[in-house]
Amino acid sequence: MESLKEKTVFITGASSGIGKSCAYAFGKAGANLIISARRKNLIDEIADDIRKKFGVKVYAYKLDITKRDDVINSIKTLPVEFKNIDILINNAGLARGLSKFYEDNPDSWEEMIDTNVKGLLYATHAVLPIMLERKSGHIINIGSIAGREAYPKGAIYCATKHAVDAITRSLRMDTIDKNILVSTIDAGLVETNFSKVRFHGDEEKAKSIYKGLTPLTGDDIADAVLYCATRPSHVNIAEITLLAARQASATVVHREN
Ligand code: 8X3
Repeated sequence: MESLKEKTVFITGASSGIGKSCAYAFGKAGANLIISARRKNLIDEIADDIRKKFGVKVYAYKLDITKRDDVINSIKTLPVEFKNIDILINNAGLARGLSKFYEDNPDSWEEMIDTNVKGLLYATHAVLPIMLERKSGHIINIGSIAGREAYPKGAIYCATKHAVDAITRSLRMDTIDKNILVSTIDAGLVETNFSKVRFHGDEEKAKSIYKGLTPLTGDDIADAVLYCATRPSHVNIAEITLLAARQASATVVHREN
């Protein structure tokens, strides 16, 4: 296992869920962290706690990943001790709505495409020059089972995650001679705020998604991300797909009772 000590890891969308779990997992493993999210108070708390618990350096800042200029400027103006980003974890993303295409609200399309696709591209494009210059780096995208299969009422969310899959594959080819690895971690049912956000805060509807099974947790995904980031230098993890134990595919789920 490669050590993460003295490495700098940038995690987007780190205020909750998978991003927050990744921050703790990488902090515990000794990496210095850059964490960003729209909710500054939450990432400040997380940063303080990680510094105290693991004694690593953490730089937390407010960032809306959909604002291209903000993404670019924030990377250009990183404090000097955080400038050499070794690993980028493109985690910021969301689903909004679960409706038949013809009943769907186009506002939610914009939100998902802007965050899941364009936001990921902005962060990746802003960080890549640093990795190219240093001839070293690893980009880990948080994809989804929705990037491997389409399912009913999920046209746009599935499209954005298929885009993440395509971007991951192409970029891996583009950087193969630059000592920069590109991976995707594709999960199924993970219980975070994901479904609450998808259903505009409806707790009951959100809970029903995980009914009758034990879903994955953010920590399960962070564990896979950490595995991916710590392989010996001759190993290239292209993708990892994780499903809940009673989940066979995006749509085939065995629920008890
Ligand atoms: C989340 C997995 O199946 O809800 O990316 O789309 S799913």
